[in-house]
Amino acid sequence: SLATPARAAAPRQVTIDGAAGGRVFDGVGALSAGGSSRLLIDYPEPQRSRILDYLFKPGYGAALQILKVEIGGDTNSTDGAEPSHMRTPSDLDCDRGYEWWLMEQAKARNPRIKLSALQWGAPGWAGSGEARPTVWTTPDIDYLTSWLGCAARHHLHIDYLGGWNEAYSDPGWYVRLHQALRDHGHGDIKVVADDSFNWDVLGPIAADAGFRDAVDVVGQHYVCGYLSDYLRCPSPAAAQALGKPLHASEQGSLPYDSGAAPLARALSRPYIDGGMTSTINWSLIASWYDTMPFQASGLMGADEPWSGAYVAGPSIWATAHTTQFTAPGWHYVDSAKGYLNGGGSYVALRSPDSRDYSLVAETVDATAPQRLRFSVTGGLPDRPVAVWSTDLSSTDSRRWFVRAGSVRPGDTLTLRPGHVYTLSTTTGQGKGRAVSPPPAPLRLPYRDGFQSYADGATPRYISDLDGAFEVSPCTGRAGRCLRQVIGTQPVWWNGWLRRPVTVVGDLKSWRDYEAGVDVRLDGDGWAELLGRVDGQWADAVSGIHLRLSADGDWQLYDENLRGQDSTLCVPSDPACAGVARQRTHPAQRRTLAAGHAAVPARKWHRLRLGFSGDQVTASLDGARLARVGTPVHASGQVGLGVSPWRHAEFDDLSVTPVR
Ligand code: 147
Repeated sequence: SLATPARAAAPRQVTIDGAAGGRVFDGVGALSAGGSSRLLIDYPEPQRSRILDYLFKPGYGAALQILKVEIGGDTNSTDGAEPSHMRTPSDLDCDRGYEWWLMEQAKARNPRIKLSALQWGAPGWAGSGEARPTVWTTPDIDYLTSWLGCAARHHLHIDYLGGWNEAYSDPGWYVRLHQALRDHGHGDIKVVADDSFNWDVLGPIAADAGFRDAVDVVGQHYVCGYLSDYLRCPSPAAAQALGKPLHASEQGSLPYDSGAAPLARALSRPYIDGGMTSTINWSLIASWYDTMPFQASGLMGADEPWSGAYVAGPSIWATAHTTQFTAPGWHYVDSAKGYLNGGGSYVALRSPDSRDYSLVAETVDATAPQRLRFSVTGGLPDRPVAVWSTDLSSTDSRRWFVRAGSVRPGDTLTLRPGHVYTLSTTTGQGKGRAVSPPPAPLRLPYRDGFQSYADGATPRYISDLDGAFEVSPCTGRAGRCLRQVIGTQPVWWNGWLRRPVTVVGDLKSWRDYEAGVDVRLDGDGWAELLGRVDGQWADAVSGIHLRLSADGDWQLYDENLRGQDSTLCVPSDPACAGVARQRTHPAQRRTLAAGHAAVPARKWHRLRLGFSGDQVTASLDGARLARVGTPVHASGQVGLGVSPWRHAEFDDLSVTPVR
C-alpha cells in the first residue's frame, strides 16, 4: 500500500485548504495545427474512432479539456499546409480540411470540451501585401469572423481566438478584432494575445489601455523552454499582477514516448511557477508522414492510415492524471502547490462547490522515494480518496494509469521516483483498452486516378506541404484530376516552403519503384514529379525531382538537406526580433541531367521516374530523358510540385514496384 506509517524523516506536509486562494483552472488541451492531424481522417474504422476516444472521450484516455485548431491558410505551417475556408474575398467553403470534422468528433465525445482557434497564415488577399506580408489587416478580421460563421454552421461554439501564431502583435489590430467579435455576436469569445514568446506582449499591454481591454487571456508559448527538460515554467510578476488568465497556449513538440516525463512536469509547473491556468500541447496527435519535421511529436501517434496502427502511450496517461480528475472552472488550491525536496512537484485543485478535490504529484526528477503527508481542511471532504499512479520509467502499459488503492487525509504516502500520482475524491475514471493493429508498410502498387472523390476533396493519403491540391474536373480530358488551386502567395508563417508541393507514400519501404503521373501545365511555369522523398526541412523537399517547364525545358535534380542550418530561429536571438524563425535555409540542389523537349503547353504529358538501387531513370511521354545515379536517397515517397502559384493538373498517379 502507498500509505506508510510516519517514520523519523519528516515527510512534506501538504494541506489542501478549500478556503485558500487559487486561480481558476481553464483546462489542459492539445493543438491540431501544421498538418499534424492530416492522416487521421484517412484511418479506417474502428481504429479511427478508438483513437478519437483515446484523445477526447471522458474516462477513457487523455480526456482533453481544450482542443485548439489551426485556421488553415493554404500555407506550410510545419508538417503541411491546411486548407483555408476563404481563398478569395468571394469564396467561402465551410467544409474544407479536417479541423471541422475533428472539432465535431471532440464535441460528440465531450460536449463540454472548449475550442480554441488560431491562424498560422492566411490567403494573400487577407494580408498586408508587403514584401513580408502580415495579417494585421481589416480584411483578415473579416476573414476570421467568416471562419467563426463557418464554425456556427457546424454548430461549434469557439471559446478562444488568437491573433497570429508566433508573430508578435499589432495592438491596434487586436482592438479592432475585439470590436468586430462584438459586432458579429461573438462577444463571448475570449481573445488570446499573443501566442508568442518571452512575455514580450506585456510591454504593449502595459502601454496601451485599449489593447489591455481587448485582450482576455495572455497566452505564451514554450514557457518551460523549448525541446528541453521543461523544468521551470516562470512568468514575470507583471503578468501575474495583470488580473487576466495566463495560458501556456502552446508547448510540447516532444515525442509521445520520450516526451511523457517533460510533459508531466509541464502540466503542473506552469501554474506552480507562473500562475498559468491552461496548457496546450503541440501536437494533439502525430498524424503526419515521418518525412516531415518533428517526427512523432504528439500526445499519441497515428501515421499509418493503411494499417490502422496507432500508439497510445505514456503521454496520454500523463495527461489523464490531470484531465480525468478536474474540469475547467475548478480552482487551484494555493496552499497545496510546490516542489518536493528530492525532486518532483505537486498541485491541488478543487471543484467550485468544494465537494471534490484532486492532488496531482509527479516525481519524474526524483532519484529516491519522496514522502508526502496530506491533510484536508477548509470545507473539503475529509474521507478516503482513490489513488491512481503511472510509472513513467516503465514501458509496460500495465503500469500506466492504474488504480492503486485508497488513502485518507492524514496518511503519509511514499511516492516512488519517475511516477505521476493523482489522489482524488472524484469517480468515473477509466483506462481505454482498445489495442492497435500491428504496423505495416504501405504496399505497392499504389494508384490514384482521382475518379472516386467529390470535387474539392483531398485524395486519400495525399498530404499537401504547401498550397492546396484538390480533386476537380480535368481540363482537356474526361473525368477528375488533381489540381493545385491556390493562385497567389498566401501570407506565410515561417516562409520556408513557398511553392506548392504534395507528397504521398511510405518513407522506408518504397525503394525500387516506377512512379508516373500525367501532368498538364496551364500555359506557364513548371510541374514536377518527385521520387524517393526522404525528408523536408526549411525550403528543401529532399528527394529526386523531375521538372517539366511549359517551354519544354526539363531538369532532373537532387534536392537534399545537407548543408541545412537546422537550428531554429530562437526568439532570444536578436536576429529573430519581431518574427520567429525568419531565417532562410536555402536548399542544396544538384542538377543530374537537363534538356529540352518539344512539348506543346496545355496538353497532357506523362512524367516517369524509375528507381532501381542507386539508378534513376526519367522519361517523358514514354521516351527516356536520362539515366543517372541517385546520390543520396535510398527510399522515399513520391510527390508533385507546381511553380508558384500556377494551377497545374495531375492525373493517374501510379507507383509500381520494380525488381
Ligand atoms: C512551434 C509552432 O508554433 C508549431 O506550429 C510547431 O511548428 C512547433 C514545432 O516545434 O513549433 O514554433 C516554435 C518556434 C520556435 C520556438 C518554439 C516553437 N522556439 O524557438 O522556442
